[in-house]
Amino acid sequence: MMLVKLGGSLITDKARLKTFRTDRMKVLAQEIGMSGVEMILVHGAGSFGHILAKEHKLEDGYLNEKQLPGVSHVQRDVKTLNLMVMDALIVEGLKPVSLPPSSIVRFNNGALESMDYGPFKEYVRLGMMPVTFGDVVLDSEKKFAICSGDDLMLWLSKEFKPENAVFATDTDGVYPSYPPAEGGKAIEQLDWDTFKTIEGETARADVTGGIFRKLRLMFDIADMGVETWVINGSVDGRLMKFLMGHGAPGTQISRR
Ligand code: IP8
Repeated sequence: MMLVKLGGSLITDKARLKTFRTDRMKVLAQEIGMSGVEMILVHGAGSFGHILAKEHKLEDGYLNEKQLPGVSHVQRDVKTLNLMVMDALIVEGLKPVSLPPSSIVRFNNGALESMDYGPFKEYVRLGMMPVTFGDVVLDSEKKFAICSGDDLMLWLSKEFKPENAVFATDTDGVYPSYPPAEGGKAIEQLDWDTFKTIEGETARADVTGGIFRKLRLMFDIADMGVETWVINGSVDGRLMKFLMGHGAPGTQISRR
């Protein structure tokens, strides 16, 4: 079994509110279909989540009731994105089932505390493909929280111990600095010492912490013995090659 995350910047234009990359998603769905691999799919929220979530300060949890329409909007918008992902997968003959975190995940003080794995297991047993995504969820302490697709990747890795956790993004992998230098090359093997040398800004228009938090979560996944990769899903054929075990350029994350 493989665990695959389609990043928000791959399937949406992160700078333009609710802009879905229909053509890219079609290619990705075709590649997933052609690979024939059993998987759980996660996708990011991109411009269907981050822009409005930031505007309403949803990453801070409950501050006042003026944020509540923001919770409704963002939950609605990430579901809209999810429906478009589902459509693309169904058109290619796949059998996806949507599992929204708002119904099956709980946070406590900003950290994922519990996840109902039952539906994932039953649908996988049925031969279907669970699809879940970055969402706004309940938080026991802060009332609500942003659950990123990366948090879901970690928790699904814990339970399902996939062979690979693959993060498909719109770049060739992880870079030595952020934003990547002009003509800069992605790192092939990212270990913990190299991670500590990565330079870059942390403040981006991203309510789930940007590249450094993402990378820490990836190391946590790799620590469980799951081969963890960042690959470029915007280059035709890369995801399929990777899924079929033919190897593709990208960054492998491993603490040592
Ligand atoms: O794009 C973020 O999920 P991510 C979820 O996987 C929201 O970080 C609602 C912004």
